Amino acid sequence: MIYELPKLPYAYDALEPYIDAKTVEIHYTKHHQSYLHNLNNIAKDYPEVFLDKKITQVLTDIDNVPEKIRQQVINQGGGYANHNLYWLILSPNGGGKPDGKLVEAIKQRFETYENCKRELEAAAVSVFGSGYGWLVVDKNTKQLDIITTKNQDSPYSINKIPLIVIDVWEHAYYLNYQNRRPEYVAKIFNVINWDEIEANYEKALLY
Ligand code: MN3
Repeated sequence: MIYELPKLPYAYDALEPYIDAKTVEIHYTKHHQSYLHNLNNIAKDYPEVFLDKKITQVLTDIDNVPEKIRQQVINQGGGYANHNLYWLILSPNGGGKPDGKLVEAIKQRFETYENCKRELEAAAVSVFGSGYGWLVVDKNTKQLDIITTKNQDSPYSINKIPLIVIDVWEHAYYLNYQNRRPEYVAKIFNVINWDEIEANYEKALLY
């Protein structure tokens, strides 16, 4: 097994009432786990592609992945990597506002944190079907940006380093919010882990 399921850094019910325990449990033990399982199944036959490489590196170099498995790696590797980040940028001690260098970057790009939040929410809500809303850093310009991706496509594959991911696949919210995606997207900010996101930002600047 090349890749492993990162330990969930809190209990299933820790994000209540914003994300309910059953949703976290199924999302982590079934959805995330199955992307990992499928990825490892692909990876075992292609050690030259995967061995000693982080999945984010494989996704960054996606054009070098053999065409025969490329779409599967985008789907399963993306699913694995996107969820690895999702759990880390949430925390029962989250919420509030960003701090430090990240605030300066947000002000430069969006003028205010409120604008940034509003744009990120709108982007996540606007995804048609399954996908994600993201706050990213462009690898070359180091500029912040808000983007959406479809299915399990990864920002790493388009030269962006993700800071915040909002999973808007229905499995992320349907048990508690049913069709009310905008409500889920608004509430998730109560458990956003700004310490982790700031750390992601500082790392992204060093890429
Ligand atoms: Mn998901």
